Amino acid sequence: MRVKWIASLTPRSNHLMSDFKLVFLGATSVGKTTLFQRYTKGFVSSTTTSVGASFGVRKVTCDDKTVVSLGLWDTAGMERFEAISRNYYRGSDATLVLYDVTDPASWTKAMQWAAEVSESQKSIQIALIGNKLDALKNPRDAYPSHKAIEKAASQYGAKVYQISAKEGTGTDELFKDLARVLMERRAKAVSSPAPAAVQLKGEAAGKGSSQGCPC
Ligand SMILES: Nc1nc2c(ncn2[C@@H]2O[C@H](COP(=O)(O)OP(=O)(O)O)[C@@H](O)[C@H]2O)c(=O)[nH]1
Ligand SMILES: [Mg+2]
Repeated sequence: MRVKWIASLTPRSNHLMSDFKLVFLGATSVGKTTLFQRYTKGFVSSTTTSVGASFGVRKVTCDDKTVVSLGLWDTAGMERFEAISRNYYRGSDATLVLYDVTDPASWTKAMQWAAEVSESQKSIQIALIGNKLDALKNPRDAYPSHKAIEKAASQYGAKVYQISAKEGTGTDELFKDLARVLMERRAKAVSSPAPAAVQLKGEAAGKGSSQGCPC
């Protein structure tokens, strides 16, 4: 079904239509749009909004019974304006940070995005996705080394995947696994909510505020 979106559609509003919001990040030409199109085409609605991003929803069955709907956002070539990507990933559940396994510079860019996302919002799950596996003669030639990937994964609490968006290798598994991870995170957050803010009272509160506030 094709849906016409209103001009004011924002990334945040897709929470109304999907369980999770996933945003593609990464250098230009790493394959974000190819992956987005492969995964959403022919499934549910996808469209390009007035703000230049493409949005698509696809349902995925994780753990063989739970149907989860993933709302995917591709910055549609606007990633060179990093402020736009920044605006999109805010409030997302996961960022899909792509790099090209044949292009070291794209890994450097991926690391910059991972650092920025994890600093700005700890609650966002990062998925580090090495794309263009098909372009290698031997998968072992993929850049960077396993050690570097593991280091980044542990540093940013990231899930790591290697795929070929062009051939579809590993793409279904990637979204299925990510949906499962997001479901688990949500279940955990519900069962152990963050502690309530501590209320400062009396003198201590007054002292703190007069020291901390320049006005
Ligand atoms: N060999 C190969 N090429 C790919 C793959 N994914 C994308 N490409 C190519 O890489 C170029 C950039 O892809 P695109 O999806 O536009 O990248 P984006 O700028 O990150 O959205 C295009 O020529 C794609 O055909 C892949 O998995 N393998
Ligand atoms: Mg693109």
